[in-house]
Amino acid sequence: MVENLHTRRFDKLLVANRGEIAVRIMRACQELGIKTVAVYSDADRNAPHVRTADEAYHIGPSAARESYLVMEKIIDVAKKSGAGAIHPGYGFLAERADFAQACYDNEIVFVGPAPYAITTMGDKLSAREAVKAAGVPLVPGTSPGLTDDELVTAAAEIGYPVLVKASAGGGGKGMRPVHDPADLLEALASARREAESAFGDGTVYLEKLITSGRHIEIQVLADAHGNVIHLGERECSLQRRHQKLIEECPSIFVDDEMRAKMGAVAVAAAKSVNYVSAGTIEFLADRDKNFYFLEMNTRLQVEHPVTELVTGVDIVQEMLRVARGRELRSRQEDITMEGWAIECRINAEDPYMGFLPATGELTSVTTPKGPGVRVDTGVDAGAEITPYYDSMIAKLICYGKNRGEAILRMRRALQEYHILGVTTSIPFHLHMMENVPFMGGNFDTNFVENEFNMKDREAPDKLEAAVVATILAHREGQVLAQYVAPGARDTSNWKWLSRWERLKR
Ligand code: MV4
Repeated sequence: MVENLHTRRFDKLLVANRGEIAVRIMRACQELGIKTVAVYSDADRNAPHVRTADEAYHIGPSAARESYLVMEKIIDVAKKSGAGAIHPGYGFLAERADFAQACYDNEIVFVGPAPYAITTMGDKLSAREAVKAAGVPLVPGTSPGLTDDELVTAAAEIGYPVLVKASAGGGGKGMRPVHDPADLLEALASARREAESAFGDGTVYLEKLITSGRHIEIQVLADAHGNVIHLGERECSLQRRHQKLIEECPSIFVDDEMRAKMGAVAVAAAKSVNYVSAGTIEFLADRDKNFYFLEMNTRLQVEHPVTELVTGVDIVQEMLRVARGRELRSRQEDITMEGWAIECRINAEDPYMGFLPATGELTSVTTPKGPGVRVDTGVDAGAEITPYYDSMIAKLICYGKNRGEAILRMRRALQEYHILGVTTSIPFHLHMMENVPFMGGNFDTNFVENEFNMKDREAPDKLEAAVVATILAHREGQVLAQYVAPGARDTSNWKWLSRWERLKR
């Protein structure tokens, strides 16, 4: 067994996270015979991830800054419990190089890359410099540290429209598109101000603005023995305000030639920072299938299940194997992609009210099942949805032998998914699964915000839905036809109406 600086055998692992990803990681541990330790805040006292773990430790008040983000508390529980490793999941401390370093300093295996890789990829400019040296195609843009005058000159050379970006930025923060040279100086100043307040670093740079692009990302896996492979692409263009809503694997836009090129570039980008563990390289692709490096995410991503279903690779198990010093289970030539997977993020948000975050107690949850349906959830009936954490409460992933079947299954599963007590984004997903441009694969990163709104759709009568769904929940298993008004026996017109809509007829 090769033990390098960051890998070592362990038999107990602390999951430094909550919700669906904590449960997901614990399941992988259980399948590998690794004991699990949960940490939880006041609000998560009765959460599923606490019940799933072998041991659970309270780490403080509900606010993440007093619990899940407090490195010392996490490290302390790891030591107290005898956990030899920590998996950070995503968000919270997952991309904090200082946390990865603190694990290493305390001889605890951090299930992820080395601090150097996190630091280099965490800064957009250093990431660009690192991957450029590896021959990775970048969006035409500027190098670090230019003065405003130099940026004005560079913008003219790049050609308008240009995009002002914050070096420490992410998720679109600090970005300013500029179409007219007269607006550049003000855009630079306002992007700097936002970046300074959001990240404490006002460094900005310029890129050529790629209009109507698609967000395609490549999953990579690397072990501590020099093996680096990719697991194909994910389509992530369906976002709203840089929050992904629906992801797919593979992408309808990517053909075999493009996939091979993007995969090779992603592997080169990972190798440029001696990457170990799971990571994702984000690209922007233009209409002509040119693709450009955007950034590298040095963590397990929310949308990893769509890749798992299509490649058959358990990404979390591979992360654990690598962290224990083992080689990857698969070589590049072993990786195949079969079928199609779509993920809908089920958020506690109201799509009829501009995706306003919603809170409340989950009084009843009916989870979809059946062929090709996977639900990764971090809540169950009785859970209190609070404003302390991210609004995502579950991921609904549907698999089919092709995209059409995956869409049909997703429609059926969304119809079966009844969450009472809090408003969710399910109606948005139902609408999207019947949207013609979506079904035709004709969308880009602007689609959700420009082409799609729920305003022209009547918000369902929540009380009626609650009453009806409660009746159904208590009478689960009854043949629906008994409740349908006489004369509507002909099920052909039911098609994809949700259960409570059928009852209204
Ligand atoms: C871009 C771009 C167009 N041109 N860069 C958004 C956040 C970060 N991931 C990079 N992003 C973009 N960078 C250039 N030169 C458009 C976006 C962008 C975007 C990219 C991917 C997915 C969704 C997006 C939504 C808005 C803007």
